[in-house]
Amino acid sequence: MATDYDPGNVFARILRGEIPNRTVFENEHALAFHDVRPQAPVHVLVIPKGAYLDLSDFAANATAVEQAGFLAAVAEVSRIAGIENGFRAIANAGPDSHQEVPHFHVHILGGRPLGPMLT
Ligand code: D5M
Repeated sequence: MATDYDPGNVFARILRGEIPNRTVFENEHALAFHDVRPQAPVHVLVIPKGAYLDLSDFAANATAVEQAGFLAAVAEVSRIAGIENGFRAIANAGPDSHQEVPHFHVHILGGRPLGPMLT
Protein backbone atom coordinates (compact mmCIF):
# COMPACT_ATOMS: atom_id res chain seq x y z
CA MET A 1 0.00 0.00 0.00
CA ALA A 2 1.25 3.50 -0.82
CA THR A 3 2.03 5.37 2.39
CA ASP A 4 -0.37 8.15 1.43
CA TYR A 5 -3.31 5.81 0.61
CA ASP A 6 -6.45 7.19 2.31
CA PRO A 7 -8.58 4.29 3.65
CA GLY A 8 -11.52 6.70 3.95
CA ASN A 9 -11.84 7.19 0.17
CA VAL A 10 -15.20 6.36 -1.39
CA PHE A 11 -14.03 3.22 -3.24
CA ALA A 12 -12.44 1.80 -0.07
CA ARG A 13 -15.79 2.40 1.60
CA ILE A 14 -17.59 0.59 -1.23
CA LEU A 15 -15.22 -2.36 -0.81
CA ARG A 16 -15.99 -2.46 2.92
CA GLY A 17 -19.72 -2.47 2.15
CA GLU A 18 -20.26 0.93 3.77
CA ILE A 19 -21.64 2.48 0.57
CA PRO A 20 -23.89 0.65 -1.92
CA ASN A 21 -22.88 0.10 -5.53
CA ARG A 22 -24.42 -1.31 -8.68
CA THR A 23 -22.15 -4.30 -9.18
CA VAL A 24 -21.53 -5.56 -12.72
CA PHE A 25 -18.91 -8.21 -11.93
CA GLU A 26 -16.78 -9.33 -9.02
CA ASN A 27 -13.93 -11.79 -8.55
CA GLU A 28 -11.41 -12.40 -5.76
CA HIS A 29 -9.24 -9.44 -6.71
CA ALA A 30 -11.52 -6.88 -8.36
CA LEU A 31 -14.95 -5.28 -8.28
CA ALA A 32 -16.73 -3.66 -11.25
CA PHE A 33 -19.69 -1.33 -10.79
CA HIS A 34 -21.59 1.39 -12.60
CA ASP A 35 -20.22 4.94 -12.30
CA VAL A 36 -22.65 7.31 -10.53
CA ARG A 37 -21.91 10.05 -13.08
CA PRO A 38 -22.00 8.15 -16.38
CA GLN A 39 -20.31 9.88 -19.30
CA ALA A 40 -21.51 7.31 -21.86
CA PRO A 41 -24.48 4.91 -22.08
CA VAL A 42 -22.24 2.30 -20.44
CA HIS A 43 -19.76 3.62 -17.87
CA VAL A 44 -18.34 1.01 -15.52
CA LEU A 45 -15.48 1.36 -13.04
CA VAL A 46 -13.17 -1.56 -12.30
CA ILE A 47 -11.22 -1.40 -9.04
CA PRO A 48 -8.78 -3.77 -7.36
CA LYS A 49 -9.77 -5.04 -3.93
CA GLY A 50 -6.29 -4.21 -2.62
CA ALA A 51 -5.45 -0.68 -1.44
CA TYR A 52 -3.64 0.93 -4.39
CA LEU A 53 -3.57 4.65 -5.04
CA ASP A 54 -3.25 4.69 -8.81
CA LEU A 55 -1.98 2.77 -11.83
CA SER A 56 1.69 3.31 -10.92
CA ASP A 57 1.14 2.04 -7.38
CA PHE A 58 -0.82 -0.97 -8.69
CA ALA A 59 1.82 -1.80 -11.32
CA ALA A 60 4.68 -1.51 -8.83
CA ASN A 61 3.13 -3.11 -5.76
CA ALA A 62 0.27 -5.47 -6.63
CA THR A 63 1.17 -9.15 -6.99
CA ALA A 64 1.03 -10.80 -10.40
CA VAL A 65 -2.05 -12.73 -9.21
CA GLU A 66 -3.82 -9.50 -8.20
CA GLN A 67 -2.91 -7.89 -11.53
CA ALA A 68 -4.18 -10.92 -13.46
CA GLY A 69 -7.42 -10.92 -11.47
CA PHE A 70 -7.91 -7.24 -12.17
CA LEU A 71 -7.34 -7.67 -15.91
CA ALA A 72 -9.70 -10.66 -15.95
CA ALA A 73 -12.39 -8.40 -14.47
CA VAL A 74 -11.75 -5.76 -17.15
CA ALA A 75 -12.08 -8.49 -19.79
CA GLU A 76 -15.36 -9.69 -18.25
CA VAL A 77 -16.77 -6.16 -18.22
CA SER A 78 -15.79 -5.70 -21.86
CA ARG A 79 -18.22 -8.52 -22.65
CA ILE A 80 -21.26 -7.00 -20.93
CA ALA A 81 -24.33 -5.86 -22.82
CA GLY A 82 -24.02 -2.59 -24.65
CA ILE A 83 -20.33 -2.45 -25.54
CA GLU A 84 -20.05 -5.33 -28.01
CA ASN A 85 -19.16 -2.70 -30.60
CA GLY A 86 -16.13 -1.43 -28.70
CA PHE A 87 -15.16 0.44 -25.58
CA ARG A 88 -12.57 2.83 -24.17
CA ALA A 89 -10.58 2.14 -20.97
CA ILE A 90 -9.15 5.12 -19.08
CA ALA A 91 -7.15 5.36 -15.85
CA ASN A 92 -6.46 8.80 -14.38
CA ALA A 93 -3.33 9.15 -12.25
CA GLY A 94 -1.67 12.12 -10.64
CA PRO A 95 -2.58 15.80 -10.31
CA ASP A 96 -2.66 16.64 -14.04
CA SER A 97 -5.19 13.85 -14.68
CA HIS A 98 -7.73 15.22 -12.20
CA GLN A 99 -7.98 11.81 -10.49
CA GLU A 100 -10.83 12.39 -8.07
CA VAL A 101 -10.95 9.14 -6.11
CA PRO A 102 -7.53 8.06 -4.73
CA HIS A 103 -8.07 4.31 -5.21
CA PHE A 104 -6.86 2.86 -8.52
CA HIS A 105 -9.69 2.41 -11.02
CA VAL A 106 -10.21 1.95 -14.74
CA HIS A 107 -13.18 3.59 -16.46
CA ILE A 108 -14.81 1.43 -19.15
CA LEU A 109 -16.88 3.58 -21.50
CA GLY A 110 -19.03 2.54 -24.43
CA GLY A 111 -22.47 2.18 -25.89
CA ARG A 112 -22.06 4.93 -28.48
CA PRO A 113 -19.39 6.04 -30.96
CA LEU A 114 -16.87 7.75 -28.67
CA GLY A 115 -15.04 9.76 -31.31
CA PRO A 116 -11.31 10.53 -31.19
CA MET A 117 -9.76 11.02 -27.78
CA LEU A 118 -8.58 14.64 -27.77
CA THR A 119 -7.62 15.20 -24.15
O1 D5M B 1 -13.16 9.25 -11.45
C1 D5M B 1 -13.89 8.93 -10.31
C2 D5M B 1 -15.27 8.47 -10.76
O2 D5M B 1 -15.91 7.86 -9.64
C3 D5M B 1 -16.20 9.56 -11.24
O3 D5M B 1 -16.58 9.28 -12.60
C4 D5M B 1 -17.43 9.47 -10.35
C5 D5M B 1 -17.29 8.10 -9.75
N1 D5M B 1 -17.86 7.92 -8.42
C6 D5M B 1 -17.68 8.68 -7.31
N2 D5M B 1 -18.34 8.18 -6.26
C7 D5M B 1 -18.95 7.04 -6.71
C8 D5M B 1 -19.80 6.05 -6.10
N3 D5M B 1 -20.14 6.10 -4.81
N4 D5M B 1 -20.23 5.03 -6.89
C9 D5M B 1 -19.89 4.96 -8.20
N5 D5M B 1 -19.10 5.86 -8.82
C10 D5M B 1 -18.64 6.89 -8.09
P1 D5M B 1 -11.67 9.82 -11.42
O4 D5M B 1 -10.94 9.03 -12.48
O5 D5M B 1 -11.11 9.63 -10.03
O6 D5M B 1 -11.81 11.27 -11.78
